[in-house]
Amino acid sequence: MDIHVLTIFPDMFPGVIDASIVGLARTRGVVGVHLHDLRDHTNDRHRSIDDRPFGGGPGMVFKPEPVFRAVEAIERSISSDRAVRRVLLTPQGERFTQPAAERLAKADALILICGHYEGFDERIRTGLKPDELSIGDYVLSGGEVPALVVIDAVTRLLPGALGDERSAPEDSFSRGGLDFPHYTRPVEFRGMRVPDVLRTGDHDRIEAWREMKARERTRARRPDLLDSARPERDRATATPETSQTTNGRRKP
Ligand code: 9D3
Repeated sequence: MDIHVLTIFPDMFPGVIDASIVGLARTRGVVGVHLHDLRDHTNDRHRSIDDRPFGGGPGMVFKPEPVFRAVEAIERSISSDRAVRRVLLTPQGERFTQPAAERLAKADALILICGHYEGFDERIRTGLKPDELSIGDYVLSGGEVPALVVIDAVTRLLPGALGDERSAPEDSFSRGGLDFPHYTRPVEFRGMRVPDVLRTGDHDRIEAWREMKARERTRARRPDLLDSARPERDRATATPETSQTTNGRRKP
């Protein structure tokens, strides 16, 4: 897969994309991450990417021309037989969940368009018809960190990205619940002991214990993930929680 990122802050990406699974996947040729500076697609002397909003008001709006020119240039560089998805990172987008990552991972190429603390001219939406994604309900200063989240979540799903091909499907959000508790040596640390069951070597008992602990933890912290009546594709999409739980974290 090739992931193209359109941004006014390309310097925010190295470091994250060089490290860990994404870094290794790039080294192995599983994914290519290509950074495009939006300012390189401007025409004016000042390399303007934004302008004042029609109708007045504070803030600035991302101009359509540089974004269209950049997306068209990127798409000319991609062979026409490849499945390309345009993705706009915006607080108004659909929530980016594990099923959304799985859908994006099927594409041959992604174009991630990052905005900033200002809006996009609406014609970027209506003209380019991108998927619109938000990573959650908190205010960030731009779409760059969300783009890194998408790059990370999608890359680790690509064949060959993980050393161990077993790992991705067994992850908590793919299984539909939270992880069980993990322990390593020492057996006792500051008075806290590793549960005896984990040292019995009885793999059936260990598996049963882990399932119980995972379910307990999911029930306490994320009961929304336990509703097995919901379709698989919706399972990572939380609905507001109303029921009281055992640990008192949630209000009724
Ligand atoms: C003026 C404040 N906001 C009005 C409700 C608009 C606004 C625009 C752009 C707020 C933040 C941003 C910058 N954020 C993103 O571009 C962004 C984002 C986010 O802030 N939270 C979660 N996901 C995303 S994806 C892109």
